[in-house]
Formats: sequence, structure tokens, C-alpha cells
Amino acid sequence: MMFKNVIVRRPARSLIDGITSAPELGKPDYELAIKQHDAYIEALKSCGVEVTVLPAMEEYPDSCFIEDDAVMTRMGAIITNPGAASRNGEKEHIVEAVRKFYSDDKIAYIKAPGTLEGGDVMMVGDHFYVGRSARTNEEGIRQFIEILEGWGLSGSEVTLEKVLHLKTGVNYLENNTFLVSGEFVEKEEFKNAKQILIPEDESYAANCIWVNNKVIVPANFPKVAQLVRDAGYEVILCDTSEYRKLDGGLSCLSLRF
Ligand code: CIR
Repeated sequence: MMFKNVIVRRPARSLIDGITSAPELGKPDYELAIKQHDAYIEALKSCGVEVTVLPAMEEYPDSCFIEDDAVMTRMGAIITNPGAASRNGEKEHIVEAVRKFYSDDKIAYIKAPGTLEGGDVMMVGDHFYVGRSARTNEEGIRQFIEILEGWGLSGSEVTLEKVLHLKTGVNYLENNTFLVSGEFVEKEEFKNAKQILIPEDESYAANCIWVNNKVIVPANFPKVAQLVRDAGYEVILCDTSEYRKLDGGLSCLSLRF
């Protein structure tokens, strides 16, 4: 399986007002965030994908975390219904971009009272794991799985206890290989997989992205970078320090399909 396309959204200046569970890390520096975003786009291009860059949206401080607004599958796209109130309106602004890649009959919508954010969705071939979190509820998951099944795909729920989104703690590379941290190590779903165990002091780096046989790893997490190299992948490092201040990781910044 190869990705052909990626969609990103430029960070807004209002980024400094984004949601965070870690205010002690300080506010993001907008200029540095822009430089890191530029480097992220270059890293993606070096993996052979076409990158569509959407403009910043000042009214939505967290909108650069575009992964939460849609889920792109090989059969169709699902526009989410973000559970964070300040982010909910982002979904209206992703549809136009998604329409460039999918016809209207291949675009489905999660509807209230269902909520779902893309950071809770992990694609493993034709199966989609969905984290039930503070942002993604039971009804959102029910609708999501129903849509997937209508397309001949499947989904299942994973319960989360500590992390913001499912992919904060577990991410899929390929060939049954997962990057697994904390609460996910012992979970039934991933117990029998090939696990790359993320050391606790580098848990942020559980959020890496596999793009066409290369793996983009956050900079400054040397143990994880080495573990991924040891698993046989070419590693590209990208500094995401400014996004980390808002609980954002590498996957959050793009839609890959
Ligand atoms: C939020 O709390 O919604 C943003 N500050 C971070 C979103 C991270 N997105 C993701 O993990 N997919």
C-alpha cells in the first residue's frame, strides 16, 4: 500500500490559543511553528506524495491539526464531528478539499450526537481501530463503523484511559508492526502484533508516521529513532516542538491517503 496524497493546513497565528493539557511547556512560537511546518511538508514530499496545502484559519486555533477533521479511506472519506467545542466548526472547512479527491457519494458524515476526531482512528489495512476518548463517543464510533461496513471495510473500538487520542499512544507502521506505548502494550488488540516498545521517557514519539516505506519520527527522541531504524526503516526527523506544546504530534498535522 502506498500513499499518493497528503493534505495539510497551515498553522494560524491564533495557534498560541490552542487547547493544551501541558501549559507548563509554554505557548508555541508562531514563527518557529511555521518553519517546522515547512520542514514537515518537505519531509512528506521526500516520501513521494503530492501535498495539498490549505490556508490557515485564524478563527480555529487548532485547525492545523487537520487529521482530526476527516478520515480518508481507499473507499471513501468520512468528515468527522470533532468533540472539542472550539474545534467543531473545522469540519465545515475540510469538505471542499476532500471533494477534490472523492465524489459526493463517497463522502460520509459523522452526525451529532455522535462525535469523532481523526486522531482516534488508526488504519491497519482495511480495518480501522477507533479510540473511545473524551473527543470520540460511543455514537460517533457506531456511525463510523456503520459507514465503514457499507464500504466493505471494518472497524472496532479501543478504550483509552490516559491519552488524548488513540494515536497519541499507538501507531501502525506496516506488516503487523506497531509503535506501542503505555496503556496499549498490554491491550488485547495489539498483544500479538510485532511491537516496537516506546520507552516511557520518549512516549511522545509513539506518534510517528509511516509514509511509503519511510518513517517520519519527531526530532530529539533518539531512542525511538534508533528503534525504528533497527526495524529496517529509513528515518526522517522532523522537529515538532511547537506543536507538542498543544498536545499535537506528527500524525495530527496531515491527512494521508
Ligand atoms: C487539541 O487538543 O485538539 C489539539 N490541541 C491537539 C490535537 C492533536 N491531534 C491529534 O492527536 N490528532
